[in-house]
Amino acid sequence: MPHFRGLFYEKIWISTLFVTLAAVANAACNTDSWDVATASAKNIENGGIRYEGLCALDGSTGFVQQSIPKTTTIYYRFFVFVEKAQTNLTIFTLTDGINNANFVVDGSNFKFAGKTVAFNVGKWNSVRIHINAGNVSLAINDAPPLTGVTILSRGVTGMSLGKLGGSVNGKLYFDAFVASSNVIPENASVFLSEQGKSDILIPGDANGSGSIDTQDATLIMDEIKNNGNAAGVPDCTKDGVIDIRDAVCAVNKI
Ligand SMILES: [Ca+2]
Ligand SMILES: [Ca+2]
Repeated sequence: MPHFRGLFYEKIWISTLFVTLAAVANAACNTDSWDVATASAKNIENGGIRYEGLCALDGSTGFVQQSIPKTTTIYYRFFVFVEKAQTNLTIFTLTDGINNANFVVDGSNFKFAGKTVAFNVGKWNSVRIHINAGNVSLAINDAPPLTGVTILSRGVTGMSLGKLGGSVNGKLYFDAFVASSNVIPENASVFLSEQGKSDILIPGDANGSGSIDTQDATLIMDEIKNNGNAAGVPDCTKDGVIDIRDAVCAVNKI
């Protein structure tokens, strides 16, 4: 990606995560708002990195970046809200340290490696990516995963999430980012909620059904027990870690 090296310049190192020094420091939901210190406490070998904060990530203010030990098998999952149609806006980039693979919103489509996948403008979309020895499975919302594309077969060493190329038309938000060696369900229920007052998804809605009930608490416990990652937003406390407090938090919302 041509912008990668230039944007790299703006970064400071915070543990395993870079965070953009946003020009508008007082914005409520800029890149600084995500709890990077907590999220970075987990590494990829221990099941994943969860990256969120007290609000959604405002991608229009910059981007976040994460480096990991090189791996040929990894799952990524995040939710993205794009208010309006875009023109070649790169929102997610994977790298092997030399080459990059860009994921782009163009018009009201999601584009990757010359492929086009339907996307929803004005709603939250789930994006799930699984790379195994260079073979990609890309699932947007409830659509069957796109397969048959090979990228970065040498392994993945990092990702960038946010405004990475092009200009943002309207609002651009991200929420509930996960990088994990654990399976992330690809065809689970998805969030298609309209932008809410707080811009965030429903913390504690672990299955992404749009409401919180006992199933969500069960999924949170499953994730605590390393039985796989929930498809929705199990981090009820929004601190970047899934633990018993999230199960309690979800139960309290029932
Ligand atoms: Ca639910
Ligand atoms: Ca939590």
